[in-house]
Amino acid sequence: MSNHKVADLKLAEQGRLKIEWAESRMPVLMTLRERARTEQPLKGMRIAGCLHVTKETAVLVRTLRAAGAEVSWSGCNPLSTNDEVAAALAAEGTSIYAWHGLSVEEFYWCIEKTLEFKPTLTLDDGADLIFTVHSKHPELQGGIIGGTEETTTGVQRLRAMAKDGKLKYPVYAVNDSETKWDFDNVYGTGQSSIDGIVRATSVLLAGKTFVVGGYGHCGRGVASRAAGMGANVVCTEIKPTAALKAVLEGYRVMPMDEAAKIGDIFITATGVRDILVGRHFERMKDGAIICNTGHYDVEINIGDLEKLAKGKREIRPSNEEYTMKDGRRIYLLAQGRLVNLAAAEGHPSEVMDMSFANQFLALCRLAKDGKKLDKKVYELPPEQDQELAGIKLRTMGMAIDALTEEQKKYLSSWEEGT
Ligand code: 9W4
Repeated sequence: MSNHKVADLKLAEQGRLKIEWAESRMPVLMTLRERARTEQPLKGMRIAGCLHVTKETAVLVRTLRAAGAEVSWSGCNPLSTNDEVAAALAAEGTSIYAWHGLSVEEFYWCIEKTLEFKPTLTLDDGADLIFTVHSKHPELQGGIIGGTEETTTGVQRLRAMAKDGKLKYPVYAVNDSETKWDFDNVYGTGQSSIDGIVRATSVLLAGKTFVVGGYGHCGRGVASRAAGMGANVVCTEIKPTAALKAVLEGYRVMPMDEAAKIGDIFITATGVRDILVGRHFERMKDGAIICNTGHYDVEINIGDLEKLAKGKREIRPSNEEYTMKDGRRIYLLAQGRLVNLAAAEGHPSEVMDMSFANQFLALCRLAKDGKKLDKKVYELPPEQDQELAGIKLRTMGMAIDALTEEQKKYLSSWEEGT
């Protein structure tokens, strides 16, 4: 039996079903797992991981173990742990310390527990595990070959550490791989945000005026999926090139002050605070729905909303009805937090398949050659993206063309053509 602390081991069977469902949607990781079963690229490795305990993460954990690694796991956010999945992992012998709703103290206790087996590799989402090793466990640093980091914020912090010469081992920025960010943000956030809105409201999207704040990667994904459901999409932007892309995609662009008057559904996806504030709430139509899929819970100024409202009630799960002093009602989803995570299940498994395949290959790289690397943040080679996208396409039954020798020569020579 593993070392573990989870909410309830009796939930293991339900957790197994969730994991098996995810496995059936994650063909790239499953292909890599089958390969790794014979090649054992992680044999002898001890991997400490601090990553959301979800059905998709469990597929990664099973793959790491099938590749020969010993694993010890904690969750990287107190609210993202799925207790059924955690129980299933514990029951099948993975050391795991994670339960939904743990306190800040318990969070760090869990990380400490995962370090007890003296890891040789670390896997992070948000860099909490690496920070713990750096600040509290200098004795472990010599034994650690390297680490990986899943998110933008984690990578930013680690780059700052490396710049100051404080990073004690090499780290792969998995976040920066094209097969991670370009697919997570557009297709993952796109679909799961719509999913969150529909679960929290069950509204018809067709015919609605759907306002997207910010036309970056996430905004693009959400806008395209909303349009696909028959909504009339309006985008707001501050950057001319981004706004122009939205216009050429066929959407209307206008300032939020204008959009506020006509929108039925508003979603913020900018990464900046105060996208929807008091003067917008004052102009909104009765029944307007507002939500956020951008940065934490700062894009919608809830303080302003509270000030303007004379009352509120939870009308459905993840859906609060605010009644304004003039009687208009505004519906805030998921308390202004990320609607795709709090009201739905985050990125679909097919999207996490690509991110986590990058994690797996990054750890294999470190196990093989990590000792030759410097103590800095590395990007994964672009060939890895091509390899992963190639596997994904094959598993989807798609084939592509290849350049002929003549074409390669044509492309590489400056003499040919005019
Ligand atoms: N989940 C999360 C965070 C906060 C949160 C209702 C309000 C991120 C990436 C992946 O952060 C994550 N707050 C909640 S629920 C909730 C969930 N509430 C509850 O009241 C506060 C998170 C990566 N990922 C996917 O996207 C899909 N599979 C994955 O592993 C997971 C979770």
